[in-house]
Order: sequence, then C-alpha cells, then structure tokens
Amino acid sequence: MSQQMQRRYLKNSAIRRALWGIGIFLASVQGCVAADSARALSPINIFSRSSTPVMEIDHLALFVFAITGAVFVVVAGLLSFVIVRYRARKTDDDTSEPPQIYGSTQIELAWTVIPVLIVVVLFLSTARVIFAIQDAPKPPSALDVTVIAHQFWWEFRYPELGIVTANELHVPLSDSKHPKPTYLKLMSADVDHSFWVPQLAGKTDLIPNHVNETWIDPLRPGLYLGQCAQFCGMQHAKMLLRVYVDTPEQFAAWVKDQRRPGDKDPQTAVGRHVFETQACMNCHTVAGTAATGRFGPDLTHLMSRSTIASGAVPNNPQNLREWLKEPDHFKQGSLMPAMQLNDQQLDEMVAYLSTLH
Ligand code: HEC
Ligand SMILES: [Cu+2]
Repeated sequence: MSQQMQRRYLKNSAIRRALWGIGIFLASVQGCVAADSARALSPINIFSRSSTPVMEIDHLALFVFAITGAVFVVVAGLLSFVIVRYRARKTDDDTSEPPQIYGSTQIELAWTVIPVLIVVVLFLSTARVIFAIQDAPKPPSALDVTVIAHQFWWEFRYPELGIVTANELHVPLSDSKHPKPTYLKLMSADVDHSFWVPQLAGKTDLIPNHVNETWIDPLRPGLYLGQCAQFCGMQHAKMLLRVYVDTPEQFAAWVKDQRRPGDKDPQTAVGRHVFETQACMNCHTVAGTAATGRFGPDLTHLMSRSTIASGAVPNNPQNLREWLKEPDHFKQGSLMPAMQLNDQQLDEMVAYLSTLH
C-alpha cells in the first residue's frame, strides 16, 4: 500500500468504526424506549416490573445503565473528537513523529481515581440492593412455599396449607394494606435449575442439597410467565413456569379447592383401576388412592391446571391422551416413559384423569 492509500484506508476505517459505535448506542437507547411499549407484548419482558424486589432491581439496573451510559458517551465523544480533529489530511505531508510525552502524575491520578470511584459507587449501590432483598424482614402474614425443581417440571408445596401442586404456582396479591408476600424455599431433586419469573423476582438457582430463598411481593393480579434459567438437560427449554397472582378471594377459593380430597367418581373406576395397576402410581400421587409416587407431578387436582408437562401444551383430553401415548411427542426427553397403553386403556385413563378436579 502506498502511504497515501494507507492513510485513506486508516481514515475510512476509523470513521466507519466511530459510525458503528454511534449506531449501536442509538439502537440500544431506542431499545430501552421501545421496551416500555413492548411491556404488554412480551410475557417475560425484563423491563416490566410487578413485584417489590423487582422494582429495586430495576431501579438499580437503570442507575447502572445511566452511569455506564455516561462513561460511554464521554469515552466515545473524546475518541470521535480525536479521530476527526487529528485525522490525516491530504494537505499535510509531515511524516515526522509527533512529540512523545512520558508520565503525567495528574493525568494518571485522574484516570485511576475516577474509575475507582465509579466502581465503588456501583459496588455499594449493588450491595445495598442485594442486602435489602436478602434481609427483608419476613412479615408474619407471609405465605411459605417450597419449590422443588425436577428435571423438566416444578413441584410446589404449601406446608402450612397442606397443598401440593405442580408447574402452576398460585400466590396471593400483596398490597400495602394487606401485605402478603410469598417466601419461596428453593430446592432441587436432581441437578441445578433456576427459578426465573422476570416480572416478579430476580433469578435464583435451585441447587441439590442446598436451600436457597427468595420472595415475591406481587402488586398486580394476573398470570406471570417464567422459565427455568439454568440449563438442566434435554427439556430445559420446556420447563416453563406459570405464576398466578390471585386476588384474596380467588386465592381463598383456589386453596379451598386444592384441599378437597381427590374425587372418587364411580363411573371412572375402570380408569382408576388401570392407573393403580400400571406403574403410574410409582411416580404420581393421587390423594385418597394408593398412588403416592413423587417422581412426577401430583395429579390429585390435575384438572385445576390449565397446562400439562410444565406449560408445554394446554390441558385438554386430546393432549392428555397424546401425552400418555407418547410423552416425547410434546416434550422430547421428558422423564415420563411411554406407558404402552392400548386405545381402550388410553380412553379409560383419560376419562379417569378428567375427573381429577
Ligand atoms: C417413571 C415415572 C413415571 C411413570 C411410570 C408415569 N409417569 Fe406420568 N409423569 C412423570 C414425569 C417425570 C412427569 C413430568 C414430565 C415433564 O413435565 O417433564 C409426568 C407427567 C405426567 C402428567 C402431566 C402432569 C402435569 O401436570 O404436567 C400426567 C397426566 C401423567 N404423567 C400421567 C401418568 C399416567 C396416567 C401414568 C401411567 C399410565 C404415568 N403418568 C406414568 C413420570 C412418570
Ligand atoms: Cu431446569
């Protein structure tokens, strides 16, 4: 490359890089603004907050973004200025080396002390939020739920209420007049998993032989979606979470419903017989029957859930039949085996399961 070409090349690539930088910055700003309007669109939008701990995390995230954004603007601004102001010009053919300067205590102090201060501020504000969330005093009105993650589904136990359910967590709304936060004890039956419902709480891992805790204090009723956020095996992607934030009346009704003993519809005795004579009962519990397995979801009130297989498909007779016939069809690698039932047994079993309200 001739010297002139080389200069032109350097100049072009520097400008191109600066333009790219500005473009990326604008895109990210635009992304944050758009996030606001997308709030309603994406069910697991990390910018939409509906619970106390998430608000604090969100404020912290914005604060960190503002500081790092300011650092970016200053650095990119100075860089662009230098690139443009001191670029090689056609007219200037002075190829001598510019004066070299060594050591300036003032400048070195400035670029050491300022970043250290910035990092200290970021560190302290992060630590404050972490401790505020971890040490939040637990009010006596709090609800306790034990969450046990299994390879590809969630078990929820309410020790004080005597309720066991799966995949769909019901919690009461909590407002300033009636604070009723839910305290979650997080455990795992097998490998690492992570509880993540972005609109309600930060991610917390569920680790074998170790209990983690987190809490949520939801301020708006509705359905919140989440996802296992730690790769835990083949069907990690279909290990979805559904959290229903109920009004006090809805929650009381749900609790009452879950505490009813399992139905015993005489019309479906055949299906129950199939259930009890197949291996189903080694893995599943139906309260009031001999089935007390805990490897799979509790089926006592199966019909009270709107989805099966951890949110993979809606809970309806066709899907239940398909699931029993070939679980891999909906959830390849799921740990429920295909039970080799014939068509008649499938019909009887679906009829039986459909009575488990
Ligand atoms: C080896 C243990 C095992 C056996 C045997 C077994 N299951 Fe399952 N079952 C599971 C597991 C594990 C899941 C959860 C799968 C997932 O979501 O990843 C499951 C899920 C289900 C579900 C969906 C529940 C929900 O709320 O998502 C139904 C219904 C079900 N099983 C019914 C049956 C029936 C009926 C039988 C007998 C014909 C049976 N299972 C036999 C382990 C088993
Ligand atoms: Cu998982």
